[in-house]
Amino acid sequence: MDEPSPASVTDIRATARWLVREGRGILAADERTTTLAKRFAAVGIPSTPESQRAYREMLFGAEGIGDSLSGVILFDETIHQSTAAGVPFPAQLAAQGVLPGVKVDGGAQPLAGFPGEAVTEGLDGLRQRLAGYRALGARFAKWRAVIAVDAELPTTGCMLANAHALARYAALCQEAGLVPIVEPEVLMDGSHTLERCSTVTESMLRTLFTSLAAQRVELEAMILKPNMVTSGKACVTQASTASVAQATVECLRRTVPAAVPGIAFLSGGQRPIQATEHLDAINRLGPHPWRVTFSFARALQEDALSVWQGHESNIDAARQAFLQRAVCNAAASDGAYTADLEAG
Ligand code: 5MM
Repeated sequence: MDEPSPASVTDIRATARWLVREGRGILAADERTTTLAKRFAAVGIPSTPESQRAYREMLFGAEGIGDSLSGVILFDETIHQSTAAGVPFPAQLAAQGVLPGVKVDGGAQPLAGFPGEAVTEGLDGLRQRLAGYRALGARFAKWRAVIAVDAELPTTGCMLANAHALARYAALCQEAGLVPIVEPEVLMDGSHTLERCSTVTESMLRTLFTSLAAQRVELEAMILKPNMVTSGKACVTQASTASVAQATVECLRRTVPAAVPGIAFLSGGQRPIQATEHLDAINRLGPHPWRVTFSFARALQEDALSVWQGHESNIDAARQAFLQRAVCNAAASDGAYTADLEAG
């Protein structure tokens, strides 16, 4: 049976299911100007408004992305931009069979009274901004909360503040006809163990789903974008792929209601192939009550960015590198990734 086209999927429940359907995941390309400038600097690419636009055109113009991606999360500036030929990015993506979405949070700011912790801002005026994005063609949105981990952190106050903001954002999205991607990111930064990450992630997700219920968010019309349960980047003992998969599945089964149609992981600083292997191992522990896929930024883009180098002559090779990661992750979203796929 033919798949429904994105344009024919209109209500938010169907859109959420469409975004996490079999063999597809989401590209997060919603880096703020400053974040993308840092990514460019790391590989020696000068950052200008035009180089950032051209980079996005390189990614979104890769032929066949719709075979592995269902959606792309854009930054505010990007959703207003066009290809060099004048096609607005949302229309270019739609023509590839990919739904455009947009990051609508205002970023993490220090949380008053809680040293070392942050709360994501941006609820003021959000109703009006969402209506504007819907008119530009966005079909879903994203808001990211950042949760730092050490021996004492996070505090209950920080988790409650972020969960409340995420739930208010999600309710506003649904009112505006947009599917909310709800991203409570427990950071990999630090020397914490897998067990500590599991405890914190479980606690954050419990707090989050209590807030989502309190704000009457329709679970059937949202997507959760969590971290995987991993060792901290500086932890001396790095957990195996099997342990990451086991701990992640255990944590999500304890906390995420079956009514949620899909879980789309962030990559959080994992190496690209490692993120793919983890996603695959998680899916091999299924069946799960939800679809489990990816919404990676760095783990999808890193290879393409270093091949591109800002040169037009590298566009084809960079697109190949990008498609390769998308195809491998799409396979992992079905628990069907094998190392042979890396050969292209
Ligand atoms: C693209 O990175 C997003 C954050 O960018 P800003 O710091 O500029 O807001 C981020 O929200 C991203 O969508 C997710 O964290 C997933 O990215 P990774 O790289 O962890 O897969």
